[in-house]
Amino acid sequence: MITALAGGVGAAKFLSGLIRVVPEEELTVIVNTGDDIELYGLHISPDLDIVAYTLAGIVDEEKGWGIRGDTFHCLEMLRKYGYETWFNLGDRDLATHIHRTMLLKRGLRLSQATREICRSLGLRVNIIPMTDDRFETWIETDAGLMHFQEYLVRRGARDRVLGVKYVGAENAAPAEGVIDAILSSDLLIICPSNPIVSIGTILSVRDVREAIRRSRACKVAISPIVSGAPIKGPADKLMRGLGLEVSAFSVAHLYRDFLNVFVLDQRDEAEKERIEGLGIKVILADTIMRTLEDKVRLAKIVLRECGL
Ligand code: FO1
Repeated sequence: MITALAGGVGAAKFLSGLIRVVPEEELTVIVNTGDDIELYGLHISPDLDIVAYTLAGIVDEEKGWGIRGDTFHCLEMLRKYGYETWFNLGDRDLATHIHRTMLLKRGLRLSQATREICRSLGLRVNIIPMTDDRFETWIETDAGLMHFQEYLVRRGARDRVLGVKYVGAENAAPAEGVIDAILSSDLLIICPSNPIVSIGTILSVRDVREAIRRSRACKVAISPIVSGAPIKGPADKLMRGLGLEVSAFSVAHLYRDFLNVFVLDQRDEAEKERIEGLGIKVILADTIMRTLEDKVRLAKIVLRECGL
């Protein structure tokens, strides 16, 4: 059994390589829901959708989110009606949010609704939200406190970050299957995702970090930082805002209490010794994933390192 902790685009790319080399049924993906937001009365789960769409082969690969070839007629009409339309929800994508919201209204938990959506998309991989409870990431900035999507999408990550709040974290329980997957896996992969708002959120859910520490799995993280900058997204701004050094070392340091292996990009070889100083084994690799071959190659490196 393999379990992966995942955010959005970077994680989904890596996982699309991994499912080429391991049977989908053997993989559980625990996904961040701190980015979830309610818009037009609909429950939007961006990271769950990015992972599901990518693994189902329907994602818009250029953007990394949304559905390939989607249209935006519904949003245009909503704009006519006077609604704000800063979050680009395509027509087909909206069907997912309508379906999810209807399932939730019928009384299903987010994890059950996710299972339904994945089944309909033909996925055999087990995708689980980190929690079924309300959990939102809010960013404290020089322009005020705002939801993560408002910070990232509406305002283009232009505000200075002063802090990050995990709203609901104190009461959020892991979704069914999360702890079991962690404890029964031979390999635990921390995908190349934002260490603060993607992996940090998952680790903040009650009992998750402790279960990872206790798990006898081989625990591997792939660096989301290459040459001092994230491949995508605002990790640098968030890390800097929290007073952290923006480096691969800094990410490894955040995981130092449980990590066995860190896959460091070969461009950052100079950081190898410092990370090894944390008691973590370092593997150098090209972590930039442009083609399917790149993704498969990286997945094989992780598997080989843990004897799988
Ligand atoms: N990201 C953007 O930068 N702009 C958007 O308008 C946008 C819309 C969107 C719609 C559905 C969805 O599932 C994801 C979407 N994303 C958009 C991506 C998302 O905001 C972030 O990439 C993730 O939350 C971070 O992992």
